[in-house]
This record gives sequence, structure tokens and C-alpha cells, in this order.
Amino acid sequence: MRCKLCTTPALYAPLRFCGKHFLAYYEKKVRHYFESTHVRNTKVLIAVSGGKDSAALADILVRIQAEFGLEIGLFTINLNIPEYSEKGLEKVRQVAGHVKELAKQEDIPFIIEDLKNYNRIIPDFADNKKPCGPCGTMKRYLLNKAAVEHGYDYLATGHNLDDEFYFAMHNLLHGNIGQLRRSAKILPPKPELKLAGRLKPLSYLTEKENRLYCLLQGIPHDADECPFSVDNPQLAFKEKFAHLPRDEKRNLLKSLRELQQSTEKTETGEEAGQIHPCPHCHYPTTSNAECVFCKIVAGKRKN
Ligand code: Q46
Ligand code: ZN
Ligand code: ZN
Repeated sequence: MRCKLCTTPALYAPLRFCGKHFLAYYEKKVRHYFESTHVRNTKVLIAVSGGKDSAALADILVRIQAEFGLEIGLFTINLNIPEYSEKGLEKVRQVAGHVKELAKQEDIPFIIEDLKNYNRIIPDFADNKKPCGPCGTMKRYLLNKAAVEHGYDYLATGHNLDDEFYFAMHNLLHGNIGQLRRSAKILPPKPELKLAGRLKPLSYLTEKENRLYCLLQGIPHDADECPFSVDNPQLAFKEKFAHLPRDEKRNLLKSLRELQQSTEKTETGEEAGQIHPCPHCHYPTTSNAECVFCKIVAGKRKN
């Protein structure tokens, strides 16, 4: 099979592209994200885990940063999961090295947060149940906190089309309308609430496409899964829908986002009323009392 744009053999069958045209397609998608969201001349903190998605994100944002006036920094969290976190951190350091070399810029900030600073590490939550609940809460909280404290307007994550498709379907099937709203491709910063904006520049690119991008660009990344991800319902779901064409996944997401935009006014009003500062740490929460992060750190919530 030949590439649909030249005579070179295609190496990515779903879109029939050779390596060169796949890279051009990938970059075009990410550039389109910034053009359509009008995000320019701003500070963006990139959440990097060492995995393929965030490694690809860091690389592509460096390549387009001058064009869109982005000032980028890298951020990671040491979850202290034996072996997995050490290997992951090593990969994140390699990604940071790759990014600095690519940007020809040694002074790109690289921030590492450690859960030990909060006296709670992920294996503490692994007694009976899976620690993914508190892990997700702590990661979301610390990502936002790092962006706010270090003066970044936005936080960019490597969520891909398969992640977004899973979240959309999961929330539709469970009637989680509030969560569905957060699937917007961009959430603006709300500094008065200590809430950094959210960017998901890879949300129309699949897992496979991010992996291929890393391989073609020689970006270091970790292929290992967290040991707690075994039996993860998200992985089982993704496998179940692996056969679904990428364009159908994309169409579902696009339709939802269009619906969301048409009701944006009402939602923003409702959402703003629901969020208030935690009385303890002053970061935003939808809870009436202290936020879930503060409860976890105080040992009031284990799982
Ligand atoms: S939530 Fe769960 Fe992940 Fe945290 S404990 Fe591991 S699998 S790392 S994306
Ligand atoms: Zn080609
Ligand atoms: Zn709090």
C-alpha cells in the first residue's frame, strides 16, 4: 500500500500516510488546535509522565511554540510507586533533555513535585482497593497548584482521542453531565478561583498516532503501565472499542463539543456558582467543606 500523497510505502494504514506525511499530518492537527482555540502568547505548563502521549505533547509544543507565542514549562509528580515511578522519572528527565535540546534552550523550567511532601504516597492507598481514586484526585490537584503557583495560564495534558472517547462514553452511560462538560477541548483560566486553564492539544489524535510520532521523532518514552492499572476498566473499554474507526470516535467527540458550545452560557454560569475555595488550602472545590485533596492528606479519606 502506498502513501495517499506520494509514492512511498504507507507506514500508517488507517490514514495511508508515509512517515513524512504522517508527521506533517500530526503537526497540522496540533496547529489547528491552537488556531481554533485562539490560544496564543501565553504560559503553558506541560504535564509529563514519561509515557508516549505526554512525551509527544512536549515535543510538538516545542516545535510550534514560537509560532503561537507559547512559553512552556514541564511538570511531573513522583507518585512513589516502587520501580514504576523511578523508571517513569528517569524517562521524564530524558524527555526534558530532549525538549531542551530541540528548543536549543537550557532554561525551560522543569518542576518535580513529590507526594512525600504531603505525607501520602500512592502505595498507602493500595490496602484493599485500587489506589486510582486518590491518585487521580492528588494528580489533578497538584497539577493545578503547580500551574497557579508558578504563574502559568494553562496546563496542557496528553489526553488522546481514545481517552476522550472513553470519558465521553463513560459519562454518557452513567449520566454524569457535570463531568461531560469538562470534556471541552479547552477550559479557560479562572485566576480568581485559583484555577489554571486546561488544554488538550492531542485530543483528536489516537494512542497509536502518539506512539508512532514518538518513534518517528526519536522521543524517549516509557512503554510500561502502572502496576495498579491491571484490570483497569478503562483499558478493558478501550480494547472493546479498538476496532471502531478513529473517525467515528472523533465524530462522537466533535458532536458532544458542538452541543456543549451551544449551551456554553448556561453551563458557565452554573459551574461558576458550584466552585468555591476550600476553607483549608484555598484551591477550588465543588464540595461545601474542605476539598478532597485536603481530606486525603489529613487521612480523612483513604479510598
Ligand atoms: S491512577 Fe491508578 Fe494511574 Fe495512579 S495508581 Fe497507577 S493506574 S498512575 S493513570
Ligand atoms: Zn507520503
Ligand atoms: Zn483543600
